Amino acid sequence: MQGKILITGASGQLGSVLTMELQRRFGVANIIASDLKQNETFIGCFEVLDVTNFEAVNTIVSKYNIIQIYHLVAILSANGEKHPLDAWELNMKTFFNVLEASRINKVKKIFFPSSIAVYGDNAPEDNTSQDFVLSPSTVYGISKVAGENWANYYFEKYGLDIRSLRYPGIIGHQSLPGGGTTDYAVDIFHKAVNNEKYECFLSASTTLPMIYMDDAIRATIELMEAPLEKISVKTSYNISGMSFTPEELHKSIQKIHPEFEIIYKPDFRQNIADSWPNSIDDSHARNDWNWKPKYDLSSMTLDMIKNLEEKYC
Ligand code: AKB
Repeated sequence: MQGKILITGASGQLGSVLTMELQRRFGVANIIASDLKQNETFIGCFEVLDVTNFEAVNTIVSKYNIIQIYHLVAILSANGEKHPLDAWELNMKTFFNVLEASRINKVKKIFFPSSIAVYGDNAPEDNTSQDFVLSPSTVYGISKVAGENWANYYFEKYGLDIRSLRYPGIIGHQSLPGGGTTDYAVDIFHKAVNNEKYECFLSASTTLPMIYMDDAIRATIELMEAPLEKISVKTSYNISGMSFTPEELHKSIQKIHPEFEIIYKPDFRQNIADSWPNSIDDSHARNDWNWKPKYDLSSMTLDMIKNLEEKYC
């Protein structure tokens, strides 16, 4: 490789798994993982990096001759609603620092994660179109809409190649989510394989778009590897995997663990979930760079339980 790849937020739910996949593809020495803290099990090159500090970001980008950045640092929807101004400050400042360090050091490609949280109450619930007007209900969603527009601005103004996906809730056995509204769909599996009851913070009938980790990682890398001329969406692509309610997920888990129990105690996250679509239309991603998910509710459930049982036993 001509230079190295930097991941910010590399100790997080997506970052930790994406880092391993990038190490596998491009070699451990070519991947610089960064975060405020290193995971205990991490193997490879790691930098403690506070992405709110521009000088620190700029130094790492220039020191390692970084040619690609996956910028995964963010405060998610639920935590963002507890501290709205901090969430805005962190989500925007870190992205600006990455954009500016990339412009100055001529980074070739940047990945910026957006979210289904860009949509709000006014959007159609089913198969919400890529271009429907964005009226987010959370600070997290507002920061993602702003980020998408800044990505487009840096592309138009400076020619920076920034690519982005609007992730649904991500479900994986490798890592734990933190501070999101879709986190229940991971937490529930840990309770099920440990024979514990799960108390769900969303109501039984709340449908949300979700994606399995393997599909999310594959989508991210396929988007980053697509030829530039195939990228018609310069803000962020909708991608979808599957949609289900907590009740449907419970039934799917009960096919393997029939005794598994759930109780419903919706909290403030219910309002956030109610403002998001049930499903989103990802035809632009399918047409432009051949996106297609592999996992549905039952194959995801089987794989999650198999892997978590191996981990806990
Ligand atoms: C969250 O729940 O905040 C995230 C997301 C859907 O972006 N998982």
